[in-house]
Amino acid sequence: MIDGGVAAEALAVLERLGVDQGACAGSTLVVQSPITGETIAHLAESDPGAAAAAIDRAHAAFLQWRTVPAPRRGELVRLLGEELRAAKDDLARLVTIEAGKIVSEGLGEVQEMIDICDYAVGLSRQLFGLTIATERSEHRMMETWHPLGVTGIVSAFNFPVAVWSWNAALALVCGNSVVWKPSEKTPLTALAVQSLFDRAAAKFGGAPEGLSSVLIGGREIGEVLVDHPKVPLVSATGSTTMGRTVGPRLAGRFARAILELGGNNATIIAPSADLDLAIRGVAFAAMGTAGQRCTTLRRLFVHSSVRDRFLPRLKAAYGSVRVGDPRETDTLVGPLIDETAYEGMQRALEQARAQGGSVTGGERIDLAGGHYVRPALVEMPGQTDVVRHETFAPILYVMAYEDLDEAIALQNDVPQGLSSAIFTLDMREAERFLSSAGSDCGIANVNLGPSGAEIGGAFGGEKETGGGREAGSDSWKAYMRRATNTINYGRTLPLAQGVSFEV
Ligand code: UN1
Repeated sequence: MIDGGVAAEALAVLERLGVDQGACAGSTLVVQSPITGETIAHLAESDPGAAAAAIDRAHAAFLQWRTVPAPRRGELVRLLGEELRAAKDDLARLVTIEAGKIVSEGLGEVQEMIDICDYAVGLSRQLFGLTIATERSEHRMMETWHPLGVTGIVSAFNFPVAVWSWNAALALVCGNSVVWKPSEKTPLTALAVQSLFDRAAAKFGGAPEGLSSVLIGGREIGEVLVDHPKVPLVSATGSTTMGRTVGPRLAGRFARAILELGGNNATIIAPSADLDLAIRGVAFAAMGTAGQRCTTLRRLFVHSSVRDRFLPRLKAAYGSVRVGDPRETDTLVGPLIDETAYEGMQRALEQARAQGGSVTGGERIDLAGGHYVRPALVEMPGQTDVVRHETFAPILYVMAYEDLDEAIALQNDVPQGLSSAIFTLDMREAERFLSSAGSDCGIANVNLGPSGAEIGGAFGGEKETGGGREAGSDSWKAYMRRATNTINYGRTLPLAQGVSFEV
């Protein structure tokens, strides 16, 4: 039995986080907690006119912000990181209430925000270009990275705040303004983050009005962001279906897209795998976040020589994991986000059975109004249609393999290309997996699962995952425009390629 009172707690947390209670007394958008299904707020949605006005304000803010020295822009992000540290417990709690994440994952999500802020502060003293050898004497050639403009951010319910921060922290130090359309399922955490941003901006002093704003609403508000001529970049996280609409619309007006779409991530358990590590790695990656990460492990290829030692242990782990109220510290699997997610899971399990699968788990656990399920382990005779499709729920399809090249080919034979992993102690196998003939994903790991990436690396994937990269490495370049500059400090005008043009 789960206690009610989620709405009351949400309101108390929102108040501590400085969210204007008036904003939570709107009308049309009903926000429910997946913990109990209780309604926790009714919000007013932005209309398209208001959304366009916010974008115009963000553009005006950008024109000022781009002239502020980058390390000074970093100071604002440093202050945001401080606010996030101070509010970590409250914001994490709100993530738990609104997205249903377990306590440790809610805290981890806010930690990921703090980490990217730290990263962006350091980056604000870099943002470096190259000096390049020129073929002309008394010339110098270099590249300069300049702020780009308003950065639109569209985020999903499953990482309701961290995805904003990967984009916003980089965009802000790069000299851009940001306009955020969070998922309609998780608008409260977005309002809370905006409130923390406003606190940081007040301490900073002199940040232009409209530098960061939130648009509450559904698809039509997202479309304003995607179609507005003053938004040169939209970073969108969500389904491949969403990406298929957003990508071409942005391309149609030559705006940039960072797309982070579906994943159908696999792991290979090789004959030499350390099975203790593999069990833990697979359990977290497949069942963590109730299977609702884009990096969630969905396909497992187990070498036939270890299958009998590995599978019974994995089944035991599946049977013992505690599913329930995500606020309780011994819960490892919280609720699915909503009824649609539950139905999608049940449909996929039916299809798996029809395609020869043998299902363990997957049944509903009846708890006060939430959609709780036991994670499902499905032994499949092969990689059938349902396995090649991403179902955003805790379903792990298990298949046997004999030969590593065959397993790599199967792992790559899906439309998505986000994350992947192999458990092996054989160095040749590990290197083969990481090589150009190995995993075709944006993320490939050895001896750890495919989920739970750190912010220091570039995050994103290939094929239907959309090709975008966020967070670390050189992802910041997508938020800036590059200028190549050639300077002639001589008294003659030699032309490139030896061209002669005497007038
Ligand atoms: C997502 O699910 O959209 O690597 C992002 C991970 C997290 C981010 C997931 N750091 O699983």
